[in-house]
Amino acid sequence: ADPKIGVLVMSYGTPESMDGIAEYYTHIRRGHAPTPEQLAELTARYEAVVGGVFPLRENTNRQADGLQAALDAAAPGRYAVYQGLKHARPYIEDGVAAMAENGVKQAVGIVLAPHFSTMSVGSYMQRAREEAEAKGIAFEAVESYHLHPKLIEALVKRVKDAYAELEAKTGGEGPLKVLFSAHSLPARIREIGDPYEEQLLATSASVAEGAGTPDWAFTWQSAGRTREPWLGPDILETLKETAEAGYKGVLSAPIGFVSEHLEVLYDLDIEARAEAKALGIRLVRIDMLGTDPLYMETLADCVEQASRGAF
Ligand code: FEC
Repeated sequence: ADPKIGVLVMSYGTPESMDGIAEYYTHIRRGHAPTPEQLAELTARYEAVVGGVFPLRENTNRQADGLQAALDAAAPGRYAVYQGLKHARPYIEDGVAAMAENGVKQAVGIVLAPHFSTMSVGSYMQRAREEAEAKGIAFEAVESYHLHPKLIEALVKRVKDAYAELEAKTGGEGPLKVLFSAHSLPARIREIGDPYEEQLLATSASVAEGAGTPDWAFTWQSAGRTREPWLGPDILETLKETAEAGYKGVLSAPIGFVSEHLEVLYDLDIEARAEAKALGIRLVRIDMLGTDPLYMETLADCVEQASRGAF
């Protein structure tokens, strides 16, 4: 048996190719196939950004490698990283099975998303835990790390740099606002005391304070196309209100995401940018965390703390 502690790094997942979009979308919809219109609409969004490559896959691979390197530096030989994706192969269950095949007996799970919601990180962890129990692996979850000092430091630097770029572009023409954002969820999460919203506001406040940008707001993005109400306001509405209030530029800071993928490259870089242009205001987006060493150290530190507490 491998005496190492398994680290299951989980991320949303993305299709492997254009042909895989239908299967992926069906998985997201819990086994219900999308209508031809829904599929065509999603395919068009991928076509607009990916050019045959689905960036989230490569980004997740690099982050998993970066975490292995950070763990090796902190505790040589103690951890082995495995990948598990929510909606694509290798699925979360495949990652746990790979650990079991290697004889792993203890594992820590961590998601490449800093904020906890029962509907996001909670559901990743439930699947991982069930599979680990079935395979006789002791499992410990890192639930969130939205205020880890190194994560905040990395985000502060990004906001400062991009804010300076926005100032240069607008040439002191008028007031600027920082718009922090994250993936919307069905509004019913509020009724179950979900910490998602509170954690997102805490990250936003802490980053704004560190960056010295007191004029900020939090807004939602990428709401699903279902009949039930989703958390709002959406960034497109917020942009309109911000322009109407006389702002000349906004800094988009999607703190709920950690790499470039469809929800950043399409929803912000194409859709929100076009809206800002139509409204006559500038929009600059912060760089995503990717494999920033501070982010890799955040993840490694959380894994270390969870495993030292549990095993
Ligand atoms: O680049 C890519 O290929 C994937 C980008 C991607 C990320 C992502 C992250 C989150 N989602 C979250 C919640 C929901 C809920 C639904 C939902 C639906 C979609 C669809 C696509 C999609 N999501 Fe996603 N999400 C990404 C992509 N997401 C595509 C399907 C079409 C659409 O509605 O736009 C609604 C499911 C349903 O119908 O019941 C809910 C949350 C995150 C951030 C946390 C995380 O990364 O896990 C929350 C990246």
